[in-house]
Amino acid sequence: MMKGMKKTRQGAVSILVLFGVLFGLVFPAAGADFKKEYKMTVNVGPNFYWGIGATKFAELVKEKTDGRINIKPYFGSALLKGAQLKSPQMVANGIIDCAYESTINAAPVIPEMNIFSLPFFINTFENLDQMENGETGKKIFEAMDQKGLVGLAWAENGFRQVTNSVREIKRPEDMKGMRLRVVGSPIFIDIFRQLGADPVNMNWGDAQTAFQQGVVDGQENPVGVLIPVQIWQYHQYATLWNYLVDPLIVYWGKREWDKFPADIQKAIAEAAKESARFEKALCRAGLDDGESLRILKEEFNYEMAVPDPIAYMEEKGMKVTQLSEEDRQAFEEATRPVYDKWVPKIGKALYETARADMAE
Ligand code: X2X
Repeated sequence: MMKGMKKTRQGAVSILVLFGVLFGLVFPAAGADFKKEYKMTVNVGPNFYWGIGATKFAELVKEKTDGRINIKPYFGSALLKGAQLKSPQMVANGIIDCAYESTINAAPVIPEMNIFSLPFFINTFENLDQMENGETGKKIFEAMDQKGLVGLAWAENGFRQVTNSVREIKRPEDMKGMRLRVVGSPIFIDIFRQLGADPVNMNWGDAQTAFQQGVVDGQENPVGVLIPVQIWQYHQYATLWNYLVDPLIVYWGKREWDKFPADIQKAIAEAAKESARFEKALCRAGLDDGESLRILKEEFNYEMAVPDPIAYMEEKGMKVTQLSEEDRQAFEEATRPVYDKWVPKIGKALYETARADMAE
């Protein structure tokens, strides 16, 4: 009998100890409740302007949280095995903590983000800023919240330009049959089919190999990608048609974000905004009448290695084409049917909101 009681007491003690351990795991003592490393996904490499911005974010977070929050960037979508469209799901379910990511890559999960991919809809940096800082930006962050993501800041990849190794593109006809690598988000296939090209979906990691091997004739990306990847090694022709824009968003998984104390949230949000201002300026440098070069110098003490990306591509032997107003119109008309299919998917209300923001 005594023996049995002893056993029971021992059992109770072990259960208590077990509970204590489990409790400690779930609710660690204050001060020790941060992960050793917060994983951040970034689709491109560290030497792209986008990658430099992501690194800056991690540095600023460390600084502003006195080393309590350590973000490790995983470049080239390494955490996703290159599957660049998977970032929003992985962050929402907490497998990855945060992202410095393209709206294009999140658009399959958050269809509202396709607003930036409507061809020839947003035509200036000013219009883009009006949308991001206006009601459109707010609504997109709300849509992200619904999917378990907290949007922290708007950074940028830039207006996307088309390059190829076959011929100069000035008119929609010039694209006939051209095999172009496009990003996996479906609106891109629709746009290029509409133009008579032969688009093929590929992750960015595979795309670079495809350029090297000449498997595709061309691709589309902003100068902030074209220059680091040295696109002139593969493509001689670039058309600067600014046909759509690719913003980046710095975002965090909501479940984990909500558990952070307010001072940590504030520090991370500030770091996101500051890094985004820097990163946007990198991507716009030489494309906005000196404004971004000034921001980089005065606010960040940063001297741009390539202050004039267009002249630089020409120096590297590329034929860089800017469209006449008439040619631009031809592209605009040719891609217009894409709106019939995509505005309903994006939401007519958001489309109108974006137009109103741009008219401010
Ligand atoms: O895949 C691309 O083209 C890139 C690098 O621009 C994006 O991640 C959207």
